Amino acid sequence: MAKISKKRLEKYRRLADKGLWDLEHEGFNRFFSRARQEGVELISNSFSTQGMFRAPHRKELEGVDLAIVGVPLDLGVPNPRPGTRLGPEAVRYWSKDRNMVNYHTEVVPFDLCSIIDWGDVEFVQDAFNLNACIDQLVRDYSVFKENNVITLTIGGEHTITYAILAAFGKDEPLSVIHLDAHGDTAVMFGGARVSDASIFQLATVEGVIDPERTIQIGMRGRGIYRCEFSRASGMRMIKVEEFKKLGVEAVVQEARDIVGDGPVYLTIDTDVFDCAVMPGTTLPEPFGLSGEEVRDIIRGLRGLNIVGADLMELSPPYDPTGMSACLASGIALELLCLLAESRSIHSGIQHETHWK
Ligand SMILES: [Mn+2]
Repeated sequence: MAKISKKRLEKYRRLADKGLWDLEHEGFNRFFSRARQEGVELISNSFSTQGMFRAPHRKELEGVDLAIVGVPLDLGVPNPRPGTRLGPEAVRYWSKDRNMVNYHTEVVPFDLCSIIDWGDVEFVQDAFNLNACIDQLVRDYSVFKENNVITLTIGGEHTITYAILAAFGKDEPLSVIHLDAHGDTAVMFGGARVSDASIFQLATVEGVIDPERTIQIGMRGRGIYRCEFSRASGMRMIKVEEFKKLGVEAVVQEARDIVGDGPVYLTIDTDVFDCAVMPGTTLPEPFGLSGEEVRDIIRGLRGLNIVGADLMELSPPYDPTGMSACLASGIALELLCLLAESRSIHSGIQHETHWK
């Protein structure tokens, strides 16, 4: 067997001499050298840069375009499986090992927008009462809206989305893209008006979303029987079987046609994923979507006017391997890129994120 030629070895050694962050990709290179200059820790996982995806952690909203917000809440989960209050920290943990750029779409969110990790919501008044917590969230998200800040929210249970819609859809009803095993349009669930099973019914009757500009994707299981309100109010429901038949591209096209040019809210319940890839969710459902399918739906929504997105119902205690939160962090990065790009396109302004 011939030896590797000296010429080839020299070439490999030259390649190996390059700095770790000397990347071929010009945009990525520019971003990572700026991030290094601003003190972002890019390798270590024992950080001084504390935020999700290493975003700067700040509470002040001045000059901010996009805030990542954690909502550690599980009071509105009707079945006896609490745990979603641990979701935000689990996604933060795994986000440190995701990249800060999207290798496939080549979006660099931190170059498009001023992004912060706002941290977690602290419930400070009547904190063990779900309705009081929801009222506080409406007030908190109204502050984001007043400051023209769009949000990526990591839950927490799905009831949180109702509060966000109430705040963001107050002046103009929102279109909604909803990925979930369940329609969440129940009426009076467990004797309660407000729970994570009733959010899109509540948002509809309060006029903050337009059901005719709403699409629900991934529906299946026993939740189907509680979706009568979805059908009757004009929401487009795509059951998992129909999704698999149509494919991602056709479903994405239909979603784009339904939501139109207006402001769109994108909400993902982690039980839209198959239970095999997402055991760490409040109510796992078999026969769901794969990680790639959900990722490709998100990528298919580029260019829409997305004013907020969330990932809800991640419940880390039910997955001792941590892989549910790992997958959730990958999805959260796709959401961050989608939101940053949408903000930059629709505001016509490009702001950089700064750590210093
Ligand atoms: Mn849900």
